[in-house]
Amino acid sequence: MASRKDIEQILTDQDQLNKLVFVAMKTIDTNDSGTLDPDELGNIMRQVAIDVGDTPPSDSDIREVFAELDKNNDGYIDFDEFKDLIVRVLNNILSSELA
Ligand SMILES: [Ca+2]
Repeated sequence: MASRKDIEQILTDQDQLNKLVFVAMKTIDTNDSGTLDPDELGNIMRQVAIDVGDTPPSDSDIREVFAELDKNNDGYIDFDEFKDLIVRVLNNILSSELA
């Protein structure tokens, strides 16, 4: 787990942030299309839930998250859309650590 300082550093350094997003995306993008489809997003959401001991998301949960992330509504999550998600997750980690 990255420390608070690491996360702050990543959020202020576009090169590091892009690298992180690229690596994370490549891990999830199992068919190597350069974008994420609903199945790929669903797989990672279920995996993360299992890893943290949470209830796995339902299909409608996944559809909801996907629709929210797919800003241009083309049915895929592209690099910029995925980057928005990562930035949000990192900011959430920072703000929950403050609480
Ligand atoms: Ca899209």
